[in-house]
Amino acid sequence: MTTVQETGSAPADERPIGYGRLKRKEDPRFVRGKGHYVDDVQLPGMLHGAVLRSPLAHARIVSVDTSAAESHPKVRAVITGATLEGLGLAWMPTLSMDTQAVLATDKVRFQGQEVAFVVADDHYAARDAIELIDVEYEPLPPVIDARHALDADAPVIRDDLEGRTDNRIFDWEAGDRAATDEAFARAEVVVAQTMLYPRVHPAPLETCGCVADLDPVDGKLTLWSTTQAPHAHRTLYAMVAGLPEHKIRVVSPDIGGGFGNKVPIYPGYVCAIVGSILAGKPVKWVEDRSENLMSTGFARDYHMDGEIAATREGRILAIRVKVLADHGAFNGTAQPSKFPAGFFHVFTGSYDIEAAHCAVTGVYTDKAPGGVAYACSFRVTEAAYLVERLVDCLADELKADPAELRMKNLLRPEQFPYHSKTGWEYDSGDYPATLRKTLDLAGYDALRREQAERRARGELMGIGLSFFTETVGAGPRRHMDILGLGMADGCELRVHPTGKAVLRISVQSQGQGHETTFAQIVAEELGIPPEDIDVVHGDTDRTPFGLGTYGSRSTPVSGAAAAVVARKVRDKARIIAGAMMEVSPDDLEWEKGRWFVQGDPTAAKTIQEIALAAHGVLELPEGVEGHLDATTVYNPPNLTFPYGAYLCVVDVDPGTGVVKVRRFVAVDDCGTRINPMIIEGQVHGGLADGVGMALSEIIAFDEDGNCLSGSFMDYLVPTALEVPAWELGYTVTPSPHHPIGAKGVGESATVGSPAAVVNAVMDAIGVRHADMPLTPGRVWLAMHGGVEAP
Ligand code: MCN
Ligand code: CUN
Repeated sequence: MTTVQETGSAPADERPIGYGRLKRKEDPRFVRGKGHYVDDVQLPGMLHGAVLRSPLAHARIVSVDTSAAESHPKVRAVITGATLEGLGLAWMPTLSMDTQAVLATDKVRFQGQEVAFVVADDHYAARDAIELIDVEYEPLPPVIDARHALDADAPVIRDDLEGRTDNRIFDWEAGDRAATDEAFARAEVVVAQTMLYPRVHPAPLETCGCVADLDPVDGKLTLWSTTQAPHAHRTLYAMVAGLPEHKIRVVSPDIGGGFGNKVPIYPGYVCAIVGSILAGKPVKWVEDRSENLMSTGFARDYHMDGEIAATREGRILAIRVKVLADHGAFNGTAQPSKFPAGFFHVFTGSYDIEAAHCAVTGVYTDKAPGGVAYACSFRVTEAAYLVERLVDCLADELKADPAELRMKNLLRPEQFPYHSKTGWEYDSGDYPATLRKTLDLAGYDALRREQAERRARGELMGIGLSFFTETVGAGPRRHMDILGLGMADGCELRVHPTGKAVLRISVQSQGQGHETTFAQIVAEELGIPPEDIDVVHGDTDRTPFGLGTYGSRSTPVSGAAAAVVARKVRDKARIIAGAMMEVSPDDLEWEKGRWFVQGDPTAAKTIQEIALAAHGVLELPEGVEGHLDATTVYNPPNLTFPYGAYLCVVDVDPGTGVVKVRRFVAVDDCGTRINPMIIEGQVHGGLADGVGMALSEIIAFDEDGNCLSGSFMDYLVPTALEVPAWELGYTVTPSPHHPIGAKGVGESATVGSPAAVVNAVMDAIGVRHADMPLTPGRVWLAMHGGVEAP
């Protein structure tokens, strides 16, 4: 395995791909306020929808009276569960093969659940009219604490499912239980720790919404929608509504942040479509902030009982964990079908251990559905948090230095490709080099000395480390599908006669800068400057099929497709160049942007000249059709395994428990770096996410199931005041199986950072564990031996 250890900060050093820190092509429209979002879509005669939501967490619906709403002068349609039942649309499939109520018919199962939909002339009338709907509920006892969901006397939430007698969704395990138990039995040291990764929310700036427009003449449905996966959504709409797929167009225009929130199909989208069919006019529905926080895809909610086994010298032998996964009222998590706990089984992390086992039980509760959103790479966030907290607990037990303990157990470069004990094949890595770089950048020894001095003065300074390995780029279609749709991505490249190109990709950008980085990939492969390459995405009528953007799969899958399709065009260009120069294509050599005759670099044709000839009158060789274009479908042979080493320094106020993040050093390795500036932006955002989750964010409920986090006054996302100036570094270990060696990076920092922050706070206050979010109250209680109920 070759490892390129890049250390310089000069832009030239970080340019394995041409054009490096190219400014984002999409930014001129964003910074000038010229982005075009779903809510900017205005159509003639467009109507507006609003959703009536349940005030109760669990209740039987006795009656729904819509007469007053219907007589509102501006109301065009009122849709209830009964209306949808008549159309066979009251329930829809979720991405996890469960069913979810579009509008409740029998019961409501979480506070904020969709009960009715009003279509009116304007947004205000629609909101007024939902107040006029009279719903009679018969309250039922709710299941709020997942730890009681399987109690014998727990009410059955999903009595709509046949034969259902409890709230269990699935039991799933990975690893070798017997080998793990054996390793634990002979271990000298075993540390057990229960921890909760609380329910949090992606909370993108733009909430979810859509405009549905069914053309009554040609029967074509156009849906402008906040979706991270336009093609997958179109197929699902076709399957659910029985509409012919070629008569559905899903357009995902500019998206104001997704973070996983925009992967699922929400009832509001389906209601807007039905509204458009019933009213014969386009219908817009855009949720407000509270609706977004209370009813759309949450993240995490994993109750984990972890154990780590080691020798007294600090050699980690095994890890085992039991998880209780709170999936809410409908199992709406998005992950490859065969993996109900996502990729949680990467919980052995970055360490060379003998055995591992996890058992995950998913349960229903009376809370909003969802389950993997928020930059998670399919539950890798929970996995990284678990193992990195356990390693620190072990360090505490052994009185060992957490950096040394990690260094001693990290996988070594010669072990790659590494076959993990839970079934993964890590593609490449030089973990010790990355950790060493983090420690050097942070000045670890000096920080420990400073900490000792401060402690002597009664000050609480903490240093926290985390080392994570991610599994991104789902995925090989033999193992990975969503609802039977294989996770391979299509891609098309067309070079116009004048040498300008258009690249059509299936993935969808929500802010990651695909229009720039995908142009850079093609530019690197063909030598056409990136400004001459237009990247088209987010429109099912204009792009090839693919499963969309999540799990940082765009670069690993569609990025690979872009490189492959560019190479196909290059190969075709070679044949055409041979015909132009009347030489055998075998005698040609490639140099970025042109084919030249071996031994005579002046005899050459540029890609632009070749493009013109390909569209011209030149006699082409047998079997060459002309024009300069290609298509491909990329089916990745494996996932990519980006990784990183993070270090956080905090100061805790001994009197109030307030945590101040003083420094944060992050060294990431995402293989070949396409655009370092974009990567840094991704890492900055993810680190802020991590600080938010560690210190302030939680979707909390009272015991009746009232959501206590329905606004940004209560759901506390971090601001610039809560985060430090990030200190970034990088190493480059290319993926051996990706055409350009790139691994994903979009979620890395969110995955790796929460553990570093929590480890730092525990280090500061000398407590083994306290659950996130580490609000001042919780820290203070932990310092004084108390625990606050989650
Ligand atoms: N990149 C690069 N070199 C690499 C890897 C990536 O230059 N070796 C670039 C990519 O080309 C792309 C960006 O970094 O422009 C992120 O790439 P990638 O890691 O492939 O992730 P995706 O594009 O698939 O983005 C998804 C990921 C996820 S799953 C969440 S959640 C998340 C995230 O990205 N949501 C985001 N980052 C986000 N950033 C913004 N601004 N908004 C969101 O909603
Ligand atoms: Cu899991 S959040 Mo991102 O995969 O869209």
